[in-house]
Amino acid sequence: MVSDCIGENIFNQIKIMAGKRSLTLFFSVVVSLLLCAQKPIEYYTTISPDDGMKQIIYKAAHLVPTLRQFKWQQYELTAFLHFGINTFTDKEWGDGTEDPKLFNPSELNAEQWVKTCKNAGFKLVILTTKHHDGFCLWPSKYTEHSVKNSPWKNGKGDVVKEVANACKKYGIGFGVYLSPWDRNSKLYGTDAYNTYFLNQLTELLIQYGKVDEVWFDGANGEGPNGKQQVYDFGKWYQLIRKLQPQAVIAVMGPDVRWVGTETGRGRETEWSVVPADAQSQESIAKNSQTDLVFKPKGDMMGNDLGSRDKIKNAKALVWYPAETDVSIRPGWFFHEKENDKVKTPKQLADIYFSSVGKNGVLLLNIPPNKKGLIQKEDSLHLVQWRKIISNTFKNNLASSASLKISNGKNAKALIDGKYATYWTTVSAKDTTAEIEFTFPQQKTFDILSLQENIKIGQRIEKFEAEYWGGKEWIVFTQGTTVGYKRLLRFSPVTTNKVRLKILSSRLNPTLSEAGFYKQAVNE
Ligand code: FUL
Repeated sequence: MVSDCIGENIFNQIKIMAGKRSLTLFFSVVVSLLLCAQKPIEYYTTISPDDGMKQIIYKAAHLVPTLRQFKWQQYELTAFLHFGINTFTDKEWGDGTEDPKLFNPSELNAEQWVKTCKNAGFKLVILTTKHHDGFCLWPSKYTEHSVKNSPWKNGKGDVVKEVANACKKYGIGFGVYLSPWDRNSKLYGTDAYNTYFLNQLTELLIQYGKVDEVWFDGANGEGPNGKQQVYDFGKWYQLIRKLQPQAVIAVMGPDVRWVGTETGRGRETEWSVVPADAQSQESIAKNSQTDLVFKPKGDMMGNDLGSRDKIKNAKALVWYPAETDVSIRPGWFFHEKENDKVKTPKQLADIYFSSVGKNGVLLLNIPPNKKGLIQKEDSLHLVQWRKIISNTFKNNLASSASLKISNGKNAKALIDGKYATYWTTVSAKDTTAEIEFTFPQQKTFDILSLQENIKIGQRIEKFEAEYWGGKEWIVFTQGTTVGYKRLLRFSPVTTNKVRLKILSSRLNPTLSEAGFYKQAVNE
């Protein structure tokens, strides 16, 4: 928990003290220690039984993402590519007895997959290198159930390599999904399976260059011998940290949390700081992946994992942000019969607001077809969706506003379009504030976008926005958490003055950006 700042300062001060032995310098050591201690220093903290609510909140407000988590959060959009033997058997879950000869894409073009994703705004793609059927999209040394025994490229092909190379060529991130559940391997259900899995993971991590995300699910059914496997997640994580330290490990992993639905919907209140026991593998496995489409019971609006009430009895807190996964089609794999069920650009836009706009990273699945191409319906909807999003957010109507703040410094940072600069109140005690935007003329908008500077922490707990209606201020939207990005939609408002009120924050609030936008319509 010792930051570089503390270490460096003490070292310098002690060097000077040794020379001058001055009392003043001794005090400056203490002061710099205190100053550094105010700075956010970790993504994990323990809560001692003596910590009161005040300390717990203080600790929560100081947690920040690791560098790999921060980079990942900034992607906002990531794509899943479900492709494998199921694409050819027209199934969602294969049982591992498929004939590898069925795998024969006639026009496989990984560059088309990656270009389609990149043009739609995705910053990383994750390939299903092995799904529950155990069929490997690369010629693994450790199994015969793979592309090497297929007619595709006479058994000399490697889909993982083609996708990894395309990602490099087009400059986007590359991720691998390796299903722990393997219905083909005879070793499944024995200790030897964990070594088998580790060997396959090693192949993926050393043969294809940089890997930015490793994705594990919790599916844990029976293998061919009827046994269930106890997964050795700890060893797998160690290997990833050793071979690809920049990669985030999701969602059965320590860096990225499954949001809890497979519908593309995040929570109204979405804290990236949650009790550390939310990371327990059993609890994720129990709640997730049991059905193809899992929806949490009860009211999504009331659902939260990290409010004061949730963290008050925690033993530890951790920065553990949400990834919101959903498929562009009803299934995860391609099925011809679903060509008319591809989510429309409007549905995809709604998903954008309920995932990226709710402090999550969207993981949208776009499954290539039997030919080995992204189907035209899917590409078309992605292009139209991208247009809606780009047109909507191309012009922040607040960028020409003059700003009046009740309290704080650096208000201009709110509308400078730079995430790294931010506004904050003057002292840690100032947990509320008002920011008034005056536009040079009347503006009409129906979206509010807010971004906290998560490099300082996630702090805002409640806010609302009002517009000047000529005689009085009228509330037009309100919310709880902000986090990396919060998007709110409402009926169009026309005004020349808006007031944003931070009503409650765990510590001095920060805002990197605030924006008002008008939704573009589908052309
Ligand atoms: C789940 C799997 O069972 C589904 O087939 C799909 O891959 C989804 C993303 O994860 O665990």
